[in-house]
Amino acid sequence: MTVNFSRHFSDRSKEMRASEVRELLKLLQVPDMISFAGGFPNPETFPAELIRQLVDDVLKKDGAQALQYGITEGYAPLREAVADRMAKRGIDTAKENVLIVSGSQQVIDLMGKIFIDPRDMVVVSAPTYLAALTGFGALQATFESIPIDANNMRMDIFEERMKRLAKRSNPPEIVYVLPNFQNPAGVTMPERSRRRLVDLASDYDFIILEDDPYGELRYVGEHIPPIKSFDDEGRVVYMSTFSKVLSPGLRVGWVLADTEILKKLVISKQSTDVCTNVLGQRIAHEYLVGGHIDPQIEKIKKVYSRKLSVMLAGMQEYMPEGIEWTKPEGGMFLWVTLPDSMDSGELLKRALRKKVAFVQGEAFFADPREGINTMRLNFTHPSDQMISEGLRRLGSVVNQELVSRWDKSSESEARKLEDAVKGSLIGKS
Ligand code: PMP
Ligand code: G9A
Repeated sequence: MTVNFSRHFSDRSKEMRASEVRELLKLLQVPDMISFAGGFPNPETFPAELIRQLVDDVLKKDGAQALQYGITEGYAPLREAVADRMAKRGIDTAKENVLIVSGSQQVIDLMGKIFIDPRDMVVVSAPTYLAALTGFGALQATFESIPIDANNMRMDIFEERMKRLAKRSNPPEIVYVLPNFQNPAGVTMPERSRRRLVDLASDYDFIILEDDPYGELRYVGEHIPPIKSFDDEGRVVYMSTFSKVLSPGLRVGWVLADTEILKKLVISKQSTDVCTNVLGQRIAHEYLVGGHIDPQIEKIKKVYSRKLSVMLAGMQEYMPEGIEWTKPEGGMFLWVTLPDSMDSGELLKRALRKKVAFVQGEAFFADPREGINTMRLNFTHPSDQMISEGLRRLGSVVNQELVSRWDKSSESEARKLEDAVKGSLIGKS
């Protein structure tokens, strides 16, 4: 008998949406594919030998504990080291307000579980991090999207929208923002907007979820204090990760939250995964307290800022006129805007035939009708040479599309002209 599983699946699971990025990762396995798709760190930056030594030290010193279950809140010395690191970034937090998580992605799930009832509202920028849409979406959140510009979320539109939404019976619960080198667009929120957001959170009574995986990867300009640093009511929940400054395979991240929120997050995590990978936490701890993180970040920034320059030079060289792109000051992504009626989904099909991949921009919008003419390009994973070659291929695909559109539109112009000439001849006869 074939089982009708769909009869058994929960309503929630029916609303779950697969991540385009995760699907596109499979393309990395295709030989010769140049992928600007996944948000992957470059493996050249992984300190494998250092990690080997750290594992060795941890196992020699304290193997019994390192291989045991840990407490859900996280390895206490790591919580303390994270609190110290955060102080250097401008956030004053007690170690009791740090929860270690299995990658910062888990925070989206835990926050959703403790704050979101079906149909509750999450405010996001448009575009925003794809897996926040799928994560909150899986918990049946509804979304309100605020457009971005070069300064990240448009604060004028946000304020206007909050005024309107405050009158509803269920105003927004969470405003989810990525202030630094936002995934996907690479744009950064200025300090005045960060301060304003905190004031508005108090005025309109919402929680801010500040997602900051890329904050330490700034290649130009000055560090801007996190939103959390302006928060004195405990409304800002801050999340970050070792994924981009050590290794994503380690699956260790953290969240800073007010005591009452943190307690709920812990309870929610208990039934999710018991505790974060203990050996991973011990490695992350040694990495922080052993003074390895700063030189490692310097190394990563050197590689990525060079890649960003190669990327920007390649865009300049290969992209035809009429194509626009962001100029990130850090992070891993560049956002490309094609002419209005160009469909990046169609473009992707052609690009894949030329063995080059990117993520269609529409994946990053809560409303899938938006962003049809946009695409996200990751510049940290491909080699420098692959970046240039990939952009050459992508540029030629975009060019072909422009030429065929031009041909079509000049054909229709010619037809219109022909019709007009015929019309006037008929008129004359
Ligand atoms: N937030 C954003 C914006 C991200 O780009 C990522 C990873 N790409 C994450 C969260 C999750 O990272 P991790 O779970 O590896 O910490
Ligand atoms: O591979 C992942 O899921 C992490 C990267 C996310 C992204 O590409 O935005």
